[in-house]
Amino acid sequence: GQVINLADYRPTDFVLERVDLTFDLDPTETKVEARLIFHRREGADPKAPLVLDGDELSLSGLLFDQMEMPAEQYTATADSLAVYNLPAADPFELTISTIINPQANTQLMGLYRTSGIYCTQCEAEGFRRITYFPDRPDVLAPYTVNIIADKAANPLLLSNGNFLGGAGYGEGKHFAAWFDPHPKPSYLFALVAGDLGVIEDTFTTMSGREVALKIYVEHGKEPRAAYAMDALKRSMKWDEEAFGREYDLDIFMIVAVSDFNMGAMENKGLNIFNDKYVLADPETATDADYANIEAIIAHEYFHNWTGNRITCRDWFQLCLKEGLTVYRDHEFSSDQRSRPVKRIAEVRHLKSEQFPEDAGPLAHPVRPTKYREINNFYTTTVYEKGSEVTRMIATLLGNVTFKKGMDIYFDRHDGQAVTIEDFVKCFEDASGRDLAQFSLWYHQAGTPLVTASGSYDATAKTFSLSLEQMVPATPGQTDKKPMHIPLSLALFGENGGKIEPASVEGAEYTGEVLHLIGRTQTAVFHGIGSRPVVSINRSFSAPINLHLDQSPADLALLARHETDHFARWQALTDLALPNLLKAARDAREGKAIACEQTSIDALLHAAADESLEPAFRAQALALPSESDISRELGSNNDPDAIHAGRQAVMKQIADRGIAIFTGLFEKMTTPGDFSPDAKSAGRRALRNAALTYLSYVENGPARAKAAFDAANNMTERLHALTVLAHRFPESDEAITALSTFRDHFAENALVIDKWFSVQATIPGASALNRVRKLMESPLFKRTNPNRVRALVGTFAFTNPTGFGRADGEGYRFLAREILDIDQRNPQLAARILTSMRSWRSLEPVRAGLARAALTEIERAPALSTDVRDIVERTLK
Ligand code: HT7
Ligand code: ZN
Repeated sequence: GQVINLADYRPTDFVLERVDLTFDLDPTETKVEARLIFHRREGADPKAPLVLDGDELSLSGLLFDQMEMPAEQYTATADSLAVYNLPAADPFELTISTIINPQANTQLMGLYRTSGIYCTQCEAEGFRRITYFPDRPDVLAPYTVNIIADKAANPLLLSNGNFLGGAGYGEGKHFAAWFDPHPKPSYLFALVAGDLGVIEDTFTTMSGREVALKIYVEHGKEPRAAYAMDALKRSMKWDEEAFGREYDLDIFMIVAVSDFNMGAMENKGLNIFNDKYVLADPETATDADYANIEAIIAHEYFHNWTGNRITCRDWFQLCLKEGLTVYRDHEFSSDQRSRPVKRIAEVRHLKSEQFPEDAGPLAHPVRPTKYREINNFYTTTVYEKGSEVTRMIATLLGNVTFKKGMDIYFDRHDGQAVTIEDFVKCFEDASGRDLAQFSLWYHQAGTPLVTASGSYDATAKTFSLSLEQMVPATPGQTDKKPMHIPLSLALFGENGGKIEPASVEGAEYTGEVLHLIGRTQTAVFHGIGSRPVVSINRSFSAPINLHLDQSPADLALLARHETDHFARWQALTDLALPNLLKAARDAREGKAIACEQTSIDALLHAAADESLEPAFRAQALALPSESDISRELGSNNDPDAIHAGRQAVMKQIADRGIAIFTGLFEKMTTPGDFSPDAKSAGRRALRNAALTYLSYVENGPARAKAAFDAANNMTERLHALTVLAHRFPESDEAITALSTFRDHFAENALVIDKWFSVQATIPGASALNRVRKLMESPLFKRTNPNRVRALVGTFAFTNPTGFGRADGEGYRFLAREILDIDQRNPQLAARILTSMRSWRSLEPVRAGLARAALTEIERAPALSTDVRDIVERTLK
């Protein structure tokens, strides 16, 4: 793999007018015929050859305008086809034949087999594993697809667009033809064939067109697709109402498959999903599963406009579709559920996933300028930070102007493949604002650190806020410029009421948003009658680290009185965090651990406050995680000390709040029929949080086992199981519950994944042996990405004490597993390997052991480009 540079971008020499594909499907010898009509681009070199991409292909035929192509006019290798002496201006047709083996395709890119069905994954560069093609996102064409297959085994033949027709094809075969009139890049191509069950519905669009909706799942699983269908219809309605976007084909299909490298794929009119994000019922799905299904169904549907109708010019622009679409799915979920609770969950996720990426060796800008393996750039930075950058545009411009900019974007660029610059220009045109400095958010990696300090002058009645920003150095970027940072900010008086300043000097402050643009800047708020408590970065208006010294009393005031509930949660977190950091340090030094009272009182006050929604109270009770603590500590991390410190703090909170937790556990039930709605889910979350704390007081195993036995939904059952396994792994209760759970759900792969994950995250050094044993279980399937992620991925990403055990065995184990997975599925191997990204912040002994394991991978023969890229950047 060589390095691809954004600066080298240039348009193709040939324009692709039409694509006509014929597949004659066979598990091991599928014949593909691609008829492609091209003409040379005006102004292009009249002698330039046409060079098409391939990947592990072999050419079995090549026609030029239906005539055999002379051998001297082309050269074909496994990864390219070059054709010479082509017409200077006239259109011409190439017919390219290849034979591929879906059964042998374990990478799950291109055309592959999963549970007896044929399915494709073409983003980013999978189409070139099907046929030779200009496989890049700026080559758009309408596609006709003909599928021929054995009829009994494949009653269903699906592709993008609208159904043209089908018929018998002799010898027990049949065929179907599809036409997609919307010009699209090859990465959006999809084909599915096989025997599946379906649920059907319809949606009437805002202009009155009826769209057929179909969700295909394995036979027998149809009832489990009902929630996904409901989420789809709500998504279609929301995109009309919120963004004026209407669906544009006669049919919209979703297919759920059990072997898939990512969450889902937005192929035009034919989304393909990891079945984990389609299938749910009360017996087997948690509230988190329901929320994920809703979000991912929405995300893929929203791509129809942000990604498909308007696509990326090149893969450097990935955030153009992904950041924007994540922003849209976040907004959708916020509208469907509780906005502050959703925001808390988003920020928790951003901080636990994206912040470590941005602070480590794999840090890269939201819009990178070079890559070796594009699959490794489907990152949390491109997705989640990309979404935050879009959110900041909305914050800076206000919602009305933001929507105006989006309208300009849809009008101006429909049917095009564009860049981030094109996108930002729409908002400059909508607002008249210069967004040049703001655009640094796309180009500078690293999480900015904003240091703030306030001082109150009672005589002058002014409050001065000094701000300083610093963007840390990241790989390949040492000198950073100051960014345009929108800080949502408010002042509160000692009685908890908001104070409105008479005027503000030294910074633009509009609509409660302060614009930080300088490296240092002082904002002076006038007309402030009493000492204010300042609340900065409300709703997490900017993805930054904020340092502001606030007394526990001030934080407690914000925790009770902030009108922005996200900021209340932030205040509670800011109260708890110093205690957890100190506890970790004390544990490392063998000192006694004590948590300061204001923090505990504020937390318990929020937990018991019935005016707050249960879901919020549950979020308040979920202390910063062990990885949050290690991120805050920054260096010399000892996972065992962090764990011990946090456990001690939990115990103190539990002892102090026992009455509250007992009350909540008893009261927060959800009687009657199960409903996955956000309100009921919030009650379950709060009840589960109470059970966690109660496991630190007497009777832990018995209470958790009783909760496990009594649970009538997966959220409570799985939580009780987790409490038993994590807190009392050796108890009879835990052992019985784990085996009951396994036996009861042995037939349900998605539930068995949970069973593996619960055990992969049992704290402590013994987890590794358990993981090893689980890998020998007949239930473990090495070829199924969900299963590998559930056990190996979960262990490496979310078990700091087990994976990071002091003797380094966890790192060694991972190195061997990565090398094994890499043989079959390089993408999966590379992604799991990113769990090592924070190795440099470990204490020296562990860091040395982690480095040795990474070096073992680096030195292995025959690494995939995917793994080589990650391991080399991680070690650099
Ligand atoms: N756009 C989709 C990305 C995706 C993908 C990328 C690489 C390899 C496999 C993949 N499957 C799906 C998912 C999305 O963001 O909507
Ligand atoms: Zn996406």
